[in-house]
Amino acid sequence: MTVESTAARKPRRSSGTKRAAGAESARKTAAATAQPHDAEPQLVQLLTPEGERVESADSARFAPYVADITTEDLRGLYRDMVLTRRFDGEATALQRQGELGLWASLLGQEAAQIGSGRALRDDDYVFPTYREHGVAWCRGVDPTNLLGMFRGVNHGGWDPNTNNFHLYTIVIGSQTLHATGYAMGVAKDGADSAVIAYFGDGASSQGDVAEAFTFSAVYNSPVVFFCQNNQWAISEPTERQMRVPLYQRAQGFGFPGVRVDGNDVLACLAVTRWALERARNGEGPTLVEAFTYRMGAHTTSDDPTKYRRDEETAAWEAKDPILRLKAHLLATGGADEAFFARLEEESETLGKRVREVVRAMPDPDTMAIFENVYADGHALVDEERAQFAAYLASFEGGE
Ligand SMILES: Cc1ncc(C[n+]2csc(CCOP(=O)(O)OP(=O)(O)O)c2C)c(N)n1
Repeated sequence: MTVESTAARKPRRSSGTKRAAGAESARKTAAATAQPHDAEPQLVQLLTPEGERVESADSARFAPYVADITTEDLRGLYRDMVLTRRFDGEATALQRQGELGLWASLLGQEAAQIGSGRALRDDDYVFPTYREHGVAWCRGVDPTNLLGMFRGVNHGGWDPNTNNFHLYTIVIGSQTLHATGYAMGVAKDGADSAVIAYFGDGASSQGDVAEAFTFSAVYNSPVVFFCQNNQWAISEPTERQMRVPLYQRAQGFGFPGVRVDGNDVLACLAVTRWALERARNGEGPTLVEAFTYRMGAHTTSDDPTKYRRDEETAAWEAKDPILRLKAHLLATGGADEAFFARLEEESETLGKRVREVVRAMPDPDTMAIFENVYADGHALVDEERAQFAAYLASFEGGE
């Protein structure tokens, strides 16, 4: 299916009423052709919201990528999602209690992140945004390390090269360029690892993302562009950002795009494995659009009730990624009540640890602001450091 507006096909001359009429007609065409959020023609799904295994025509070619998944693996994916949701919820609570300055919750996006995160190899490299707490978990970054920046006690919180997980990036879309450059380097090194860049539907409107798509296509770079289309860019809905389904954009750049049910952990795992394999085989970039929903606020500074309807959120609640895997595990005898009870206990322990560690985080050394500005030092930074030290010293002995 192509949702192609008349406005997109016919170049229009600028000026006056013609332009205004054109904009209006384009708006009407877009409104008329806009697809309902959950009724797209291509959607790779392996697990329905009711927890049933399915293989539609769109999904069948990806199923072999999870053919090796055991019941134990499924329990592992479930555990990952539950623990991620737990520490994410704890972080939201800590912000409400004044322990963090801000938090960007991943609520609702656990399957997209755990499915894609568990598809990665240790030597692959990840470029996240600021919401990839589930991917960080898969990379082995301790959850408490994610909270330092949000508490304002450090500028990052982990060494990117320890887990091949780059620092959180808040300049929207810029990390897709970093990932592309890194992937170009991987290809030059002749390595068979891959790179994955996470970004949102809103980021896809950024020029940086278009540039990343262009460069990676032309250089055939081993990169997977993993877009979590959570339907909202703060208060901006997707229909204000695009007129064709997001995954179809890849075609114009010369590489494949796939839309996957972002609330289906199994489908996300399968599609990401497929895309990573393409990258490793020298087949170049892939765009994966994980169709999901941001169940919470954009960040703790946002109030989504001002711009979106409760019915919409309720409809997505029924597609919850964790509940559908639980339903599947229960229906197939893959897990019993004792498993869920043990996991509940583990969640509590994690929540407690996160609270304790965050509250005990020491305030940073004031002079630390001058560290890590340049790899090898810089005369200007040295001068500023000295000036600031003298300024602080001027208070010594004062009241
Ligand atoms: C270059 C840039 N422009 C604007 C912002 C402000 N901003 C922060 S988050 C955001 C929306 C991002 O939406 P999306 O890419 O869909 O990701 P989501 O937050 O939904 O995960 C904007 C505009 C920014 N951080 N960087």
